[in-house]
Amino acid sequence: MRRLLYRFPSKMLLPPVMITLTVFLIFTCIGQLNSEEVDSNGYIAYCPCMGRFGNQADQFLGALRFAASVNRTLILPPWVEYRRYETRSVQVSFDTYFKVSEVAKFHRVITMERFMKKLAPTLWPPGKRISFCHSERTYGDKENDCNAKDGNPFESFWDTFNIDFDKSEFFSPLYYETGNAHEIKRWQKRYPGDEYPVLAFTGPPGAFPVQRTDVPLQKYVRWSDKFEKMANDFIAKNIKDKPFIGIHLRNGVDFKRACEYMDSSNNMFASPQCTGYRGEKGKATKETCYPSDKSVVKEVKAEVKRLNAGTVFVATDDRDLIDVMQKAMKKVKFVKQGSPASPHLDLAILGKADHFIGNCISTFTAFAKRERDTKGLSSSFWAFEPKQKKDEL
Ligand SMILES: Nc1nc2c(ncn2[C@@H]2O[C@H](COP(=O)(O)OP(=O)(O)O)[C@@H](O)[C@H]2O)c(=O)[nH]1
Ligand SMILES: [Mg+2]
Repeated sequence: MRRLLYRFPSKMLLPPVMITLTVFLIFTCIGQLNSEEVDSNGYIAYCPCMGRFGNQADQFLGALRFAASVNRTLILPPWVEYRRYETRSVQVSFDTYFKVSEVAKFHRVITMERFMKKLAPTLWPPGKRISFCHSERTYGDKENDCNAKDGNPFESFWDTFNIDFDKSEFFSPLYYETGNAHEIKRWQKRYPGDEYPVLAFTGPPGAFPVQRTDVPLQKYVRWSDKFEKMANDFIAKNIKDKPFIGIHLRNGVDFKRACEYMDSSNNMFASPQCTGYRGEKGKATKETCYPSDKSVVKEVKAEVKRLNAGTVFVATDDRDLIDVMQKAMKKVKFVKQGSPASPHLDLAILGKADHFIGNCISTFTAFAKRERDTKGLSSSFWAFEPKQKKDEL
């Protein structure tokens, strides 16, 4: 058999000049990959210090809008997670779950890891680190201070990057009113980029719940390749009978308690996602917040019938209700992740279902609902009857 053996003829050997040039080019490219251009308009950093993932995601959209409005690069903070039996929060890089390149399609961003490694040593070195808060945070022991590192997750968040603050700055009476051009001008005038390269906020510079105008920014939040693949693999392996419905049961004890307050106020947490921001789409009730097992079964049954669904994917923080649902729908397959279920994988799968039923009050549901909206997929909420629009009557 003929062996394939390639050899460069000697006359094709690269002359020394070309070799030098190639080496030079390689080094220049590597150098450029490693260097980071400085944004002279400055940066925004913040601790996603309020609530768990759903809350953080709501406020992320507001922070992204705020950074774009004041024309500063947003430093993408890691997600703050709480693990059972651990007293300090755990920080998970932004890009573990989401693609930085997609967020960058809307506005200039940099991950906090990269910023701290590449830019902080010269642009924001120790000794020049100011924490920004609206007014004095009385939680800690220093007076007239943001006390940015007092309590959990405040301390562990900044500690992740060995950040200590040298000074506090109260930005009152300014506020994160991105819809107000005058207010934005005031931010820029009071804190110019050359004097204040980094505005490091003790909490998110974004509203909770997410403002109506910021909801569409969800389209820049796209799952990382890893989570996209995990969701597709899960579906390929476990959800063979389609179409499939995804449901979110937020029935843990914390929600049960929170829902007790629904009587007095019909507006709670993420409720504008079903009621509308002015209550124009309908009313949320205690039952919307904590639906009975009976109404869950009834609604799943109705949607299964309507879509002729073969599978129901269940995401829950507590009771999955699979036993009762299975009894009522013998031919349908009910699936869920093994324990412990990754919240992010649950969300990535819910984002792909043919229909989704979620909890209107939950910001965890809200994440899936917003993502589905960007893809034109349908969603509904437990025990919530949307008001018919006038023009539909
Ligand atoms: N795996 C998983 N975790 C959930 C689910 N629902 C809630 N959780 C957990 O409970 C947390 C609820 O807090 P948050 O995300 O702020 O949403 P909210 O409290 O429902 O508005 C989530 O971040 C998850 O850690 C679920 O369906 N699946
Ligand atoms: Mg919560």
